[in-house]
Amino acid sequence: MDIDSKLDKFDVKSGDEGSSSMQVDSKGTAEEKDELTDSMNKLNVEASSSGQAGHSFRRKPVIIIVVGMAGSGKTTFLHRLVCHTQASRIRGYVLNLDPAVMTLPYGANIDIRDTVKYKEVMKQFNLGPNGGILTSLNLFATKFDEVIQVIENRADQLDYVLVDTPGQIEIFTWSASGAIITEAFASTFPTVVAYVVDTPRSSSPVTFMSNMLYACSILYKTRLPLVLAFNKTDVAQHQFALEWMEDFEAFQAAMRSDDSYMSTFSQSLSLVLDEFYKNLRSVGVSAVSGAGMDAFFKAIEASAEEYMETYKSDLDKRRAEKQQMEEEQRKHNMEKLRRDMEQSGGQSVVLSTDLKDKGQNDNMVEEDEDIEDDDFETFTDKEDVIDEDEDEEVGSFSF
Ligand SMILES: Nc1nc2c(ncn2[C@@H]2O[C@H](COP(=O)(O)OP(=O)(O)O)[C@@H](O)[C@H]2O)c(=O)[nH]1
Ligand SMILES: [Mg+2]
Repeated sequence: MDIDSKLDKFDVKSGDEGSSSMQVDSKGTAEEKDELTDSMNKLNVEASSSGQAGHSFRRKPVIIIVVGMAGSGKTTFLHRLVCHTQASRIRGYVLNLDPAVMTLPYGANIDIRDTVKYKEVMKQFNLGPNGGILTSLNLFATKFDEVIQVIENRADQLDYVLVDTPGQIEIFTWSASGAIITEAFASTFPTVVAYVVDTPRSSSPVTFMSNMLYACSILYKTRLPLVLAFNKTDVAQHQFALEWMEDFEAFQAAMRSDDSYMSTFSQSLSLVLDEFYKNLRSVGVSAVSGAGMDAFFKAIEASAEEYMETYKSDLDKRRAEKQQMEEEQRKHNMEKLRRDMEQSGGQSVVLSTDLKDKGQNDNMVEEDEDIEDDDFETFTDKEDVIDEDEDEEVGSFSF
């Protein structure tokens, strides 16, 4: 998936003023036919090269994307990870994707705040704080290719890339830009998601279950290995969580004792989760005291191995399927075009093979004009347009 090239494509198209048609002389001599075939072949070559991602896969560094509920301690945890890497001579690189954070406890190598000013975005697009953060992330995602390039250039000198995400989890996990960023990483480096859990806040079985359901949705959405980091173990130990995850009966018993909430529904959900727990690693950590760091990095290493064994081949398969689909679509379009030209007997023929894209592009231009003075709804509409387009481009290995 290549956002830049997609944006470039938009530019090129809008510059064309919609006149992607070519006049074919009505005589239709053999020579002209050859010329036509030549130009069509060229079209084919160009189309096939534009869809490539442009980055080759590397085994190092391992990308750790830190996600978790607001206040679970992502930023503090990241700071601790940075301290740990520096103390253990592990070579790390730090990326901050939270545009709204006031001060960072660690020094970020790449900081979204250097590129996008979230308060300016709020003003300019007339958005609230969440809309501002989301839009800033969207804007940053359009140039994420360059971030990948920077990391690729340093790949030989790095062991890990630590990625901090916006406070509100859904801004990253449920947005198109979050998906784009995750996928850009996962298609270039081994990538692991670290899900930070606020352990003291998850001591009630119901809160624990809803937190785990969220983690579960992230696992299936990103299709990446997931490490659960039970944070704040300096306040509350995470043994209860391990017990609930290992022993279904123990969790059921805890549920029963919590008489505020008990139903067959929650029982069924916990059965689903039982299956989910088998697919992940969990460690207890404390971002404040520094406990559990070695265990965390061990879990990350094991997950990176798992990525190479399972996830990478799955990704390759999905990518191959996508390429094949694109190839078939292209052949189909070219065939259709050839037929149209024969039928038209040399009349004016439209040489555009991706009319659908063009239609979407027109939509985007129209809606772009509305953004400045319209409300957030309008932006959401535009998001949807981008989303559909994304699905078209990366659907087969997207979420
Ligand atoms: N006691 C304790 N507090 C923590 C720990 N990690 C984070 N916190 C606190 O949790 C709050 C939220 O942390 P922050 O890193 O900003 O959360 P984020 O929104 O997930 O990035 C802050 O007050 C931190 O001091 C920890 O391991 N132990
Ligand atoms: Mg934070």
